[in-house]
Amino acid sequence: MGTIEIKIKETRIKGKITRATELREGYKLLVLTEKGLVETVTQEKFEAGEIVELSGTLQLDGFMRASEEPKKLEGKEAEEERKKVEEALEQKAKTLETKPLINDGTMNEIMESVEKAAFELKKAALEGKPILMRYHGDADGIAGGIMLRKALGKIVWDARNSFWSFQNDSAVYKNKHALKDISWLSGLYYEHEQPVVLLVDFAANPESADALKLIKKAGFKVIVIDHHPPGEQTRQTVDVLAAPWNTKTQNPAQYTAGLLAGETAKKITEINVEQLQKISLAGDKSKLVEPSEEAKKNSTALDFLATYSKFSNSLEFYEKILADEKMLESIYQQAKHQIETMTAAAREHTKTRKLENGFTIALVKLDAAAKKGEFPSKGKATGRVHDEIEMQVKGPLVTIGYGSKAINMRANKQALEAGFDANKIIQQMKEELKGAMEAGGGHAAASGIRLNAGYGKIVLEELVKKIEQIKID
Ligand SMILES: [Mn+2]
Repeated sequence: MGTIEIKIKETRIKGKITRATELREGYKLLVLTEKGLVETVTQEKFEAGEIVELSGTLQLDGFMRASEEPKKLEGKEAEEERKKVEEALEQKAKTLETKPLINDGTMNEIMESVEKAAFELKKAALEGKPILMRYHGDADGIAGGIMLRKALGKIVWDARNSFWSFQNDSAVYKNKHALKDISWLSGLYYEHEQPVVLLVDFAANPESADALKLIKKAGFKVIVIDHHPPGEQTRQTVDVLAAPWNTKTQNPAQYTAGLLAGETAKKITEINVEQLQKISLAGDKSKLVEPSEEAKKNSTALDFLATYSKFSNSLEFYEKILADEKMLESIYQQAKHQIETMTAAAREHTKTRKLENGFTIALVKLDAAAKKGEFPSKGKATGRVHDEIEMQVKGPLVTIGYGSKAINMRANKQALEAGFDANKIIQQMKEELKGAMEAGGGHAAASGIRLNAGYGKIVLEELVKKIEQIKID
């Protein structure tokens, strides 16, 4: 019997360096070629972005055993090669044909921006660029985060060194967050090309504009997937905004961030995200789909966990809980118990009043019922009381949960139809009551204000006045 001789062929490949890692001895390069990423080890130092020709034997896992040092290409030759590699990348990053979960006219309009987000993310992932994601710390944001992490995880070179995610407990992308992201990336151990920051279920609002500018200046590509009303400066600053706001629908916010994140994930790779999309819709009380008991349970459990896992949060953890029926059930029961206790307390501190214009307002003294940092949040507590009162009241209703530090608002459909828009009122009051509010915003039907010390009464009175002034025809 003779031995089988395996001949490993020497090859030459050209490509663009997308990562350069310094090793104890030499360097590790990640090189984007027309066929995809190739990794190799060298003695000499090279820079990310340079065009090189590699020679050696290529293993199935994409590692090239170099037979000689890479040759750096320059001038016209380099430019031609760069073009070729980029064209091949764009072909590979083409998004998939998909059918949206909510297949209506509005979704069709939204899909253009979703498509763009998916393409940019897929491209960055295939190129081995660092992608840093922040997701809002509630059921919608978490579900969105899980879907995107899964989708990108399937196509990145090395998930651990390509993709990171953090929970954002604020609905605003603040300067401190941007600075953290910038400094965090500068601590990355490899040299790279343009990094991507991906913000899910927050950061479209006007208050995030400064931080967005900051991170953009630091060289990041900024992709936002959010259903909160966007500010003009935000729109102009970000590279991609996947959002429901350029459509003709009456109620864009119903198309939740998690719904859009799911469609983005489907465009990136073959993936089943229906359950998570439904959790997102249930979490943000979207009326697009009647929520199943399961979706409600899951979203309540995620909201509960998000409140308490600020410091140890990770998407892996949330995913594990969602997959663990027993654990999920006990968390849900605990959440339900706390909601019921809080609702009972809030009910005791609620005053309902009918205004001359036909609006009903319910004032909930929240400091007595809900605590900061506890579940449910003051916003959710207000929503809960609102839901109860809504069943007993006919016509437009606005529920206002107030305390010394915050005011939360919830409005029913009739209030919106009569012209109530919490967000618009907040923006007006920001102009008129300078210095009264630290921050404020959200949706037309669900919004919150953070007050500066001592301004609680003035803002509350002004708010009620603004509702009194709405004319119903
Ligand atoms: Mn949301």
